[in-house]
Amino acid sequence: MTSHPKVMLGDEVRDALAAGKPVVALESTIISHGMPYPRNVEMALEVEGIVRDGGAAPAPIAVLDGPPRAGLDAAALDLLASDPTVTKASIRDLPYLVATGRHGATTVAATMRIAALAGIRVFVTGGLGGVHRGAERSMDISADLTEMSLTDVAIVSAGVKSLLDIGLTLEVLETLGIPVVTYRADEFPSFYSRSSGFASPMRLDTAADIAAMMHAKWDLGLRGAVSIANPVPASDEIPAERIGKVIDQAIADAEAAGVRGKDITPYLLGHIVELTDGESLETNIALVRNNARLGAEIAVAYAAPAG
Ligand code: PSU
Ligand code: MN
Repeated sequence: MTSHPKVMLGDEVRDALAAGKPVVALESTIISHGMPYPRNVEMALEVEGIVRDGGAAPAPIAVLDGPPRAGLDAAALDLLASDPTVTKASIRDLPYLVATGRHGATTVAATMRIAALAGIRVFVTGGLGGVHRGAERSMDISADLTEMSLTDVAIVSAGVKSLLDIGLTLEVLETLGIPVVTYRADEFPSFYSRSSGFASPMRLDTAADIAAMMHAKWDLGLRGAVSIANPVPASDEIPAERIGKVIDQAIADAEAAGVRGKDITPYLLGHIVELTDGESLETNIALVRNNARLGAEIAVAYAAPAG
């Protein structure tokens, strides 16, 4: 597959794509607006290593000085992790950032699109955006969902946080025709916890089966993502009841502080870290590691000749 000429590829990513080797795209909002410095950059480098150990080339994605990029060097990662001029970049922000030569840390939606433009089919993140609680009044529904209906990428996440309305998010994913598969579990996970109270629409137990489902979807000409939910390891989870109370508190504090729109998710993530004295950060890092391992395995299986 050829890469779009406007996407700047790092050397490792370019070589892997040219050779038809597995590549895994990595999101950057989680670095810039999901975790504090310097844990964020340490996590980003560690995740790249996990992907390499799994036999794939890591492709962290962001907008830097204008062009969308797939593959970032250590200096670029450090800038993303620490520079306050790096804004959160979803799909609607891309034209502005590219035209004005700015920096953006890409959300799931923007990362997916840039990955697809580069010719990358597998993408690893922490949590998906979705339908916010109270969306019937706020209309706050992440562009992650609409983008998943448009762009042919498999996304490995730890599910959807209960700061969103998980039930409504699953409904919208169904409406948009996006298969939601949980890896080795029957229940859809809620990021910090293995449980959510919602059954997973589908379950698969091997990377090979997931790769086969990606081929099946796109071979039929069905456009859009395959969403793979990978529950946080039991040893790292925060029980749903305990984190639920923290999330309720964080949402109440956000309302009291008047936080709205694109600032809501980063505010809540940062506040949950504070309210849990950093415990949620450790869980977040553990689930990203776990997702990177599975993402590499899926990319390797997807790149393998059909057996
Ligand atoms: N949920 C998480 N962690 C995150 C995000 C969501 O558990 O880091 C980030 C992702 O980048 C996601 C974005 O794509 O927030 C969604 O933001 P919004 O709701 O503004 O579209
Ligand atoms: Mn929003």
